[in-house]
Amino acid sequence: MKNELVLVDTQIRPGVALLRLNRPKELNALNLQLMAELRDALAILDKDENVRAMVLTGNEKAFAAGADIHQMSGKGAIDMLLIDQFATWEQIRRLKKPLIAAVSGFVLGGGNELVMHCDLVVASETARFGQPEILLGIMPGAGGTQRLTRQIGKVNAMEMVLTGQPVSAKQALAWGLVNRVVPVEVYLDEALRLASEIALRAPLAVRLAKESVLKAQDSNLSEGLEFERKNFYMLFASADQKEGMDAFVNKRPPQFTGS
Ligand code: DAK
Repeated sequence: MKNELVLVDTQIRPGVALLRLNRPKELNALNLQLMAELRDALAILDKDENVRAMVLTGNEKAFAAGADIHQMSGKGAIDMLLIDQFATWEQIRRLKKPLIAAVSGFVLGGGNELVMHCDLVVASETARFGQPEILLGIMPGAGGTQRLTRQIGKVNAMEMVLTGQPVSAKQALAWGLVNRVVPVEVYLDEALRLASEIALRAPLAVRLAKESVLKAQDSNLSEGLEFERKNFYMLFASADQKEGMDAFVNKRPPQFTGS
């Protein structure tokens, strides 16, 4: 793929694709071109049957320091409405395959919101998470008041959103913003290891399980349980359900095919 601001590697591990945000001089600020490349690359990988899990990373200094302030500074409300960036973010939200964030350094504003679009998050000890929009005279616009509050609770979200001050990786772990914190030397390896582990699982089960967990974020319990039940029944129509259970009964490792 001929991307410039997002580099894609599909050979890194079997079944795993790595996407790297590539605007290092601008601390991976998320401009429109980068977001479009990211959306398009993810859409292709989501349909690629050789890819079973995806890892999204930046570099040691910055995962992403937020949306591009230079690009936004002259814009009016109608410009923002016509650009309709939400459509791009919504497509990322709707990915079917698991997306794992591997983050280090600055994870700010839209960078933190992008992380919340991912399914699992591995952070380096040096990562700093923040929603600094308030310091620019605006507020978060891609989930930084809604997803963040559901994820870390009202008072913690208020602190991040109203002060604009970043929190450490350790704090982010305690608040449930990330899955694990590891030394900076190994954060990407750890994310790739997790992706490889998930890539061995039955793809249809992974897909429906992801969809079901996400449903819990925006439905009430009875709606969510009903949704879960239908997905659960559906998996009994898959060859991989027969394979997984037969492998258990016959004490052998399963060979899942995604059918
Ligand atoms: N945008 C553009 N450029 C940025 C940037 C950003 N967010 N962050 C850093 N840079 C650029 C700097 O301008 C500088 O470029 P040069 O001046 O060298 O050309 C270069 O990256 C290095 O930055 P610094 O010199 O500032 O580096 P320091 O180590 O001194 O400071 C910093 C690092 C991260 C503390 C600082 O750069 C900083 O405060 N950056 C801004 C962080 C921020 O406020 N982020 C929130 C942006 S608002 C939406 C979706 C999402 C969003 C909005 C809408 N829709 C779906 C509609 C999200 C909004 C935001 O994220």
